[in-house]
Amino acid sequence: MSANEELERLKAAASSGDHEAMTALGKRLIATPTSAKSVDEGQLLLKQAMDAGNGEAAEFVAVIFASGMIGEQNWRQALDYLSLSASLGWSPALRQLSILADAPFENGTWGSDPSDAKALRDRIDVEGLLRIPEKQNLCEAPRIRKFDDFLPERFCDWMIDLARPKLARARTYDDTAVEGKESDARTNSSVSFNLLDLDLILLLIQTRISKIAMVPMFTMENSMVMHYNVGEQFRPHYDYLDPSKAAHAADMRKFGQRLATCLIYLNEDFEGAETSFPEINQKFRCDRGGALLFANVDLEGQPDPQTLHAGLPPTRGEKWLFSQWIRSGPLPQ
Ligand SMILES: O=C(O)CCC(=O)C(=O)O
Repeated sequence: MSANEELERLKAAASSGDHEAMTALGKRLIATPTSAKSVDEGQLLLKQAMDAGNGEAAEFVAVIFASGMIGEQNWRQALDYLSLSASLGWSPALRQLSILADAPFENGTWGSDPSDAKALRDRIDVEGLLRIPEKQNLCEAPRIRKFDDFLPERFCDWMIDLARPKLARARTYDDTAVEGKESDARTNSSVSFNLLDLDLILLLIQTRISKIAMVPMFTMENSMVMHYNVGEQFRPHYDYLDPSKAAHAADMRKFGQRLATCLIYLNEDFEGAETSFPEINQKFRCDRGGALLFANVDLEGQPDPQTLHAGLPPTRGEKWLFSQWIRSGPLPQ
């Protein structure tokens, strides 16, 4: 079925009152608006589906509040809608609530009964989740910072579990095209999360990154998780866009420069696999949950060649990494 046929099928099912179709169409109209009215229509469909008891619709309303994609970011309201979603029996929302509340159940799984939703919501310490750890200055030129214990382990596991089934060979971006392609420069796997993949754990990670980088949420590119088996690597490269290259300049005109990169180490049971900076002859790694944040531009905002960096190959074990590129923005929300 073509994308257009699929959209028509969704519209027909939604107008006949199918709540799952209303939710799917509502999410799509908001994530990829086709007209000035799309977002309003999408919100209305989500509200109707939610009022009719659809938990997935309530989860996406939570995502809207937590991301600030429409209106102001509001974590308390986001959590209230997540709780509603869980109480309507939407299991991904219940699992997220349990993780956010740091409330493991006795059988070792996160979230087991919709009737727990309100109690879990009440246990969530919003200020605590938004509090960021002390920074360590690893280098001034380029500016590289480290944050130990940036993410609790349960968040790391959530991201690894989300990424694992979707991993595919990572791609590189050459001088002529912004479209990626496979290359020996990057032999690891990765997954990119778009607006429809967002959940409250991922948005909390982005929110925490926006706080340490001191930038608004709309500067976040799609988050990625990277995976390296023994021998796989991301060879030395720059994350900034080079304005002297036509394709990069066109991309910069739309979304701005890639100002900074944040890398969160999701595991630690491997050897090798540091993030290396050959121009300054240094390499760094973090313990599980630790973050590296580095600027890709100098203090004048110009591309900084000293930021050349690489993901070295693991010599034992596998490495999981959360990667967030930050633009001067704004990016589509
Ligand atoms: O795997 C690493 O340590 C480096 C990742 C990286 O270079 C990037 O995300 O730009």
